[in-house]
Formats: sequence, C-alpha cells, structure tokens
Amino acid sequence: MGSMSNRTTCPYCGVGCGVSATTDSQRVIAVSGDSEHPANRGRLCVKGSALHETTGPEERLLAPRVDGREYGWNIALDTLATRLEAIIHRHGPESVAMYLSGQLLTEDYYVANKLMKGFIGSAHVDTNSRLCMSSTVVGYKRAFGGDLQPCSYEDIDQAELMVLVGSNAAWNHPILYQRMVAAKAANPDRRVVLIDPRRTATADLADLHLALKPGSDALIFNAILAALAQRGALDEAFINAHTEGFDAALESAQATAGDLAEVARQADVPLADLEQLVDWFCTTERALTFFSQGVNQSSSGSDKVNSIINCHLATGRLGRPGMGPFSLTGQPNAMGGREVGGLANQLAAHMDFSQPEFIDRVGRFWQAPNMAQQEGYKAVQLFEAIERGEIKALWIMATNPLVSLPDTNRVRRALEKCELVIVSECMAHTDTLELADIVLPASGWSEKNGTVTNSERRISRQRGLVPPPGEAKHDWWIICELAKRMGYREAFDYTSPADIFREHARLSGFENNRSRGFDISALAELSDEGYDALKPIQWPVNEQAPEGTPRLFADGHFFTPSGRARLLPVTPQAPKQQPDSEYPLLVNSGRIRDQWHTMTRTGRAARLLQHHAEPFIEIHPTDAERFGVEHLQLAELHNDLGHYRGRIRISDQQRPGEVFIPMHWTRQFTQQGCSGSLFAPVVDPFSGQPESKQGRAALRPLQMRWEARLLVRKPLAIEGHWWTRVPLSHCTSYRLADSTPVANWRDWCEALTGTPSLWLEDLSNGRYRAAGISNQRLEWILLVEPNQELPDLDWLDEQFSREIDLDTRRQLLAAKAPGDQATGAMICSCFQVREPAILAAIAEGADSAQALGEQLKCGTNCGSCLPELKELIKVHAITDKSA
Ligand SMILES: Nc1nc2c(c(=O)[nH]1)N[C@H]1C(S)=C(S)[C@@H](COP(=O)(O)OP(=O)(O)OC[C@H]3O[C@@H](n4cnc5c(=O)[nH]c(N)nc54)[C@H](O)[C@@H]3O)O[C@H]1N2
Ligand SMILES: Nc1nc2c(c(=O)[nH]1)N[C@H]1C(S)=C(S)[C@@H](COP(=O)(O)OP(=O)(O)OC[C@H]3O[C@@H](n4cnc5c(=O)[nH]c(N)nc54)[C@H](O)[C@@H]3O)O[C@H]1N2
Ligand code: SF4
Ligand SMILES: [Mo]
Repeated sequence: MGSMSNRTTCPYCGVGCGVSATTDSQRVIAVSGDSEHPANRGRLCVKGSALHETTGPEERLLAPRVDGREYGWNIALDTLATRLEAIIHRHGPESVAMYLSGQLLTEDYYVANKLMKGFIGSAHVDTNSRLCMSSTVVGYKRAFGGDLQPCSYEDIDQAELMVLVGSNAAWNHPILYQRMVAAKAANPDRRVVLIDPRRTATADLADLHLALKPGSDALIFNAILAALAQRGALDEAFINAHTEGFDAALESAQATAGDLAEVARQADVPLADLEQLVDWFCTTERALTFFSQGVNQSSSGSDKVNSIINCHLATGRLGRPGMGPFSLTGQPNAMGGREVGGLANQLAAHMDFSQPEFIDRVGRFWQAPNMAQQEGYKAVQLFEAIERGEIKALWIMATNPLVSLPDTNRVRRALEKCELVIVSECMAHTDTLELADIVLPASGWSEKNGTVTNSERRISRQRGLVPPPGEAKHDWWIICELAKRMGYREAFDYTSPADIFREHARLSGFENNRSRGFDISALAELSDEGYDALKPIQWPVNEQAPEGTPRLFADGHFFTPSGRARLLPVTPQAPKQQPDSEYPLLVNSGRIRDQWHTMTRTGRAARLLQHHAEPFIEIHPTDAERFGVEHLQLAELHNDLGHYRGRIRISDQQRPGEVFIPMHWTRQFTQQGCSGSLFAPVVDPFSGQPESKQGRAALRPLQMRWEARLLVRKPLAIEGHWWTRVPLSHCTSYRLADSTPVANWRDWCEALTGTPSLWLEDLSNGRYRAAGISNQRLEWILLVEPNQELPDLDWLDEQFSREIDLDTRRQLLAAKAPGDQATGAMICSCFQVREPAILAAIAEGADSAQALGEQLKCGTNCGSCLPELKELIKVHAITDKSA
C-alpha cells in the first residue's frame, strides 16, 4: 500500500501552522512543516512534529453509547432527539445548553450555534473560549466596535519594540516566538520586553523582564499612557481625527498611575526597569504589544486589554506595519469560533444581541423559527444554572470542562445532577466522559474536513486525510443529523463542510454594507473544488479588500457607530482571590512546552511526557524553606475548594509568595493533580472570564514512606496510593507513593498485578524489586528504590518488546541496569536529548547553544528548547566559577 502526502493545518495552537502530512490507508505516518504556509514557512514545534504519534486509532472512542451501552448511530441519535424534545417540552428551550470549543472547525461550530440559537431557541451556547479569549473580545469590541484583531505575523519582521504581556510564547506559540527570535537576530537594536511574574523561557529573548506583582498590568499600561502625555509623545492628529474618549482615559491614567515611583512600588518592579519600558514605549513608533492569558484570565481582564489598546490609540500605533495590540489566540480555531458567534453573548458573523436589528437579520437569513432573543449564560454561569437545576440538558463538544473550568469539584457536582449530559469526544478516556449519559464518538484531526482561523485572521484548511476509526463521525454531521430528527431537515440538509462554509461566508456579507469588519463574502460562491484547494487567506475577503495583506484600520475607520475608536478609562483592580493567613500562597497556573491542555492527545506520545512527566509545584527557595518542602518532594496545595498534589520544583524564576502549577494533569494521569480544583469561579464582570491565574492555597509536604516505579504492559486502575502515569512505547509506567508502609510487598504485587516470578528483597535498605514474566515475556516490573537508583527507563521499556533471557533476568534485578545515564529530563524532544548528556557536553567545554547543537543536534529543529539550553549553560558556568 502506497503512501500519500497532503497539506493540512496543525490542530494545536493559534499560530496555525501548515502541515504536510504523509498517510497510509489508516493513519498519518509522518509530518513536516508546510513550506508554503505563511504562518510557519516550513517549521513545526515539538507538538506539531509529534502529530503522527498522537493520532491513530488506538485509545479512540469507537461507538456511540447510551447509558453505558453501545448502540448504532440511528438508535443513539433517535434517543438523543427524543430525550431533548421531552426536556424542551417539559421545561422550555432555555433548559437545554451547549458547551463548545475553539477546537471545533468553523463548520462544526456554525451549525451547532445555528441549531441552538435559531431553531431550538436557546442562547445558552457557550464555549471554552470563555476561559481563554473572552476578555480580549470585550476589549476589541469596546475599542474598535468589533472583535477585530488588527495585526499580522509579518508585523514581527518590522517592529522595533515588542512587548509581551502575560505570554510565554517560547512554549505556547513557539513558531511565532522563533519569528521574534529571528527578527531580533537580524537587528539586535530591536527591543523585546517581557511582563510576567515568572521568569519563563520567553525571558531568554527579552532585553528587559518586569516580574510584576500578579494582576498589576493595567497599572503599568496606565503609567505608560500618562507618560506618553507628559512627554509629548501622543499622536494628537490621530486622536482628534479617529478616536473618542481620550480625555477620560488619560484622566484616570493620571489619577491612578501618574507617579512612576509609586507605580513601581505597587507593581513591585524596580523603578529603573519601569522607566526603561516607559522610555522605549514613548520613543518607539513601531511597537507591537502581544498579550495572552496573563492578561485575559483575570477578574479585570477586559480592562487590562483596554489599558493596552489605549496606549496604541493614543499614539496612532495600529493599522500600519510593525505596530498594534496583538492578542495571541490560544486554540487552533479560537478565532473561527468568534466569527460564527459561538459565545453566549454573540449571535453570528460578528453580530450580537445588543440590537433587535441583528437578531432580526440573522433570523431572516437562517429562516429561523425560534430565534433566541437575548444572550445566554456564560460558561461559569452556565454551570451554576445546571447546579441550580435550571438547565436540564447539556451537550459538551470538544472540551473537557471537568478539568479546565475553575472549581472543578463543583463542576462535577453540577454534572452529576444534570438530567442529560451528552459528550462528543474523540478519545476513549477523559474525566468529562465519565459523567456522560450519551457519548458520541467524533472524528479527529487528520480525519475531519473544514477550516480554522489563526491569530492573524488567516483561514486555513484542515483536510480529511484518513477515514475515522470505528463508528466515529464528523461533528457537523452529528449535529445536522440530530437537527433533522428534531424537524429541521431543510435548514440542516448540508452535503459537505464546503456547503456550510459557503453559507457562513454569505452571512458575513449579508446586509453588511461595511458595518461589520468580519466579511468573507467573496468566498460565498466558492465551488467544492475551490474549497478543497483553498490556500491560507486572511480576512476580510470581500469586494473592497485590496490585494496582499488586508490591513484593518489603515484608513482610520472603525466599526463603532461614530466610526471612531474608543479609549476607555481604566481603574486598575487587584485580583479577587487574595492570599491570607490561612491560604498564604498565590497560585498561578499555565502551560508547559510539550503538553496540550488536558493531555488527551499529547499525553499519548511517550516523548512528549519526558520534559515534564508529573504534575509539579514550582516554588521560590525562600518559600520552600518556609513550608518545609524539599526539591522533588511530593507536596499538596489545598484550600477551601480542593487539593492539588505534585512534586516540588524549587526555582528562583518564581516570585516569593507565589507558586506555579501546570494546568494539564487530570484523573486519567494522576491522583489529585487537577489545577482547576483550586481556583474559585470568580470572573471578569464584562467578559465572564475566570481568574485562572490568581488562586490561593496553603502548602504542606506529603510525608511519603515509600516511592516506587511500576511498569506494566497494560494500564491498571490504581487506588489508595498517590500515582502518576506515563505511557511508554511498549508499556505504561507509574510512579507510586504512600505515607503508610506496605507490610508485605509480595502480597501487594499479587493483589495488584499477579504473582511475581522474579523478586529481590533487601530489607536492610528497603529495596524491593519484583517482576512478572510469563512465556518469556515481561508483564510487569516493580522497583522500590529508596535511593532512586533506577535503571534507564528506555532500556526497561525495551524489555517489554522482546523475550527475556537469563542475562536480562539478572539485569532486571541488578541495582543499576545498563544505560542509567539516559534518565533525566528530556530537554530536546525533537532529537531526544536529555539533560545528563547536555550537562556532560557543557562540562567538556560546549559553551553556547550552537556548540551543543553541533555536538548533540539539540535545539536545531524547532528551537523550543533553546532557552533551556542557554539556561543550563548559564547555571553551569556559575557553578564552575563558585567551585
Ligand atoms: N505547549 C502548549 N502551548 C499552548 C497550549 C498548551 O496547552 N500547551 N494552549 C494554547 C492555548 S488554548 C492558549 S490560551 C495559549 C496560552 O498561552 P499563554 O498565555 O502564553 O499561556 P499561559 O502559560 O497560560 O500563561 C502565560 C503567562 O501568564 C503569566 N501570568 C500570570 N499572571 C500574570 C499577571 O498577572 N500578569 C502578567 N503579565 N502575566 C501573568 C504566567 O506566569 C504565564 O507565564 O497557549 C496555546 N499554546
Ligand atoms: N487552571 C487553569 N485552567 C485553565 C487554563 C489555565 O491556564 N489554567 N486555561 C484555559 C484555556 S485558555 C483553555 S483554552 C481551556 C482548554 O481546556 P479544554 O478545552 O477543556 O482542554 P482540551 O484538552 O483541549 O479539551 C478538548 C477535548 O476535545 C477532544 N477533541 C479534540 N478534537 C476534537 C474534535 O474534533 N471533536 C470533538 N468532539 N472532540 C475533540 C479532546 O480529546 C479533549 O478531550 O482550559 C482553560 N482552563
Ligand atoms: S506552533 Fe502551534 S500551530 Fe505551529 S506546530 Fe506548534 S503547536 Fe502547531
Ligand atoms: Mo486557550
């Protein structure tokens, strides 16, 4: 069977890289960057280059399930329609809701939104973008009169100042970050500033890092606005011709942040550093301000966004090359979801519920019998309404709210109470699926067909390259089949994603007359062939759009009623969750380089779990001392809402009094490692976005009596101990620990895995090793090693793939099996280079990332590990000097 190559788009972050995928009849067998895609020009980051390892039919959801039993699609969909109709009949349309995702394709999203808001007649449709981008949506709408992201990636090549606010682009938008690195290398006079409480990998590129007190961003941007006025750096002509609200905005900036020394004190940054930033901002025309979750995920995120936009409007720095406020979107189709109106307060095609005219227009276009008349519940409110029993049926699609919403214990209670929970999902095991009454298997990346829009408003095709496994179906198909069963055949009789896309494009131009910035009406007549061959294209795509990069606001026209952009008065607010004597630590949460959200896909690739294999708690040395925890010890953060367990990582990249935890771990991968359980569901009053960056908790060490590693051929259900799981190539590896000793390891093994055929017990120093071997094949091995003298994991993993001879039996019991140099963190995931090898090379004289690359190849593919390589060199050089 031959292989084929085709172009598609990466399903992870909002950079939206083009991918060339090679497939056989069943699966993707190799991927590389698409050299013709303008977002990445041939490059891929670690996650993108591991795509073929995270797709494929294993661990997939293969058949629909109703109340725990598998059924064919007909029965599943008939049952779903009957149950939904019964609930609507009894409690009205407002008793049903959908919770969607920025990982759906635009076409899936469009029909889901249309079914709910126009036909079922409920606006209770919200999406995980609420947790992600909704503060930016509010900020853009307030400032520009539309959810309009003004910048393009090529602006990076022209900017002279790049300010990153609450963004760890080095890990989370790696290919874009590489473009910033290249721009800086081409011209070292370009300035880069990072504003983040942590010294992240992104700090590597920064000339200046402001490790601000969490939540003080608006203070800093207000200070910049006040300074711009004071130093005569305003663009008066632009302000007069194209904006409104300047005086009020300036007044509140001056009132709250007129004194730089005071701002520096409140934001807890050195005054000289703040002055430097203010200087650069006042004097650099081509300034780009990137912002992401450090700004959005805040109880005053919308105002923070406007405080940033204010500075760009006051200087006229947008709508021209190399400048503007640039929101880095997270999910692959965060932008597409905003275009179709997936949020509960949006309608479709950038119209919302604010004007009866919009509701009427969309209703006429859809020929909708039951148009929702007012906005629905935003995510956190939606789950509260479920808890109250007001919403009886919830359809969750392509998101894992039991992990990603704040206060996950409460989310669980709400879903347990909910009469009908429907989950559309690709993977067989997720925390949310465990609570579903009706389970619908969805096709996934490489199988589904449609479009996504990236951070620079560029629409790209994701292409269906292989057939979905088992009974899995496309999300748009599932929604339309249900709609037909509910009596809406005509409105949902689409034959293909292309068919849906054309309608979406037509709606964007419908009675638009330049009143809405989102307009792709020139694509409304695209043929099926044209859709299949569609090249990545930035919107607007309409009759007026010029050739080349369409630049929003180049003509100074905005989409507010007056046509002028608005500056907003911003009063900086402190976070709502405040540490106190009971819960003294501020809890920050976010992403790590090699994992994607709740790990359902990236958690399948062994190599992506080697950079960080366990949930952790990053903490400053002084706090570690204060709370009595040691590096690599297990510990627990806890508060009135929940618990989070992870391994301590002492780091001076953290501010004292604050800890950082990853958002990724779930019940599928560890016991009590879900970050969301610690965050209170407090939200921004305008956007409804939760404050997922500023929780609070107390910390206590977990006094474990033993730690063990268990490798088994097939995953196990482990209860009663702390555990984490990592899939390897031929087996699954667990770390286990407990505070109560095991009286008899042989009994323990027998209960959990089977009778050992090999064992070694060294009571004098607490070592225990046992393995189960059947038919010359290793079935499991348990290693209890107080001094952590573990054999190399790769070597152990290998043993599961071959016959076990006498020699290997001996080695399995030996204190150190071969190759123990190869444990340690996987720094370069592309070329599988671990920390010990890198340290060895540094010890032998490699003194730059380039030298390490020449020797070991690390850092020479996607470059995501370059900041860590440099950090290792830096730290090691210091140790040398002190030695
Ligand atoms: N590897 C990887 N990449 C991803 C994802 C992933 O899961 N894994 N997810 C994608 C998605 S959906 C998103 S939304 C993006 C998110 O991309 P980012 O926003 O870059 O991601 P985070 O790590 O959540 O948060 C960014 C930073 O905000 C900082 N921060 C916390 N509080 C404050 C504050 O008060 N002020 C400031 N200025 N900074 C603060 C944190 O310390 C953190 O370093 O990443 C996308 N890319
Ligand atoms: N504490 C804390 N919480 C956070 C954040 C944080 O920084 N800190 N960040 C927030 C942000 S920005 C985001 S974006 C969210 C992300 O949080 P989630 O959206 O909950 O995370 P994912 O793991 O991406 O969930 C997507 C699910 O959809 C499935 N899936 C993938 N593709 C498809 C498909 O095509 N169809 C269907 N039906 N299913 C599919 C996946 O297997 C997975 O189970 O988390 C938010 N929560
Ligand atoms: S940068 Fe984002 S879109 Fe590009 S390959 Fe990496 S995860 Fe995929
Ligand atoms: Mo996100």
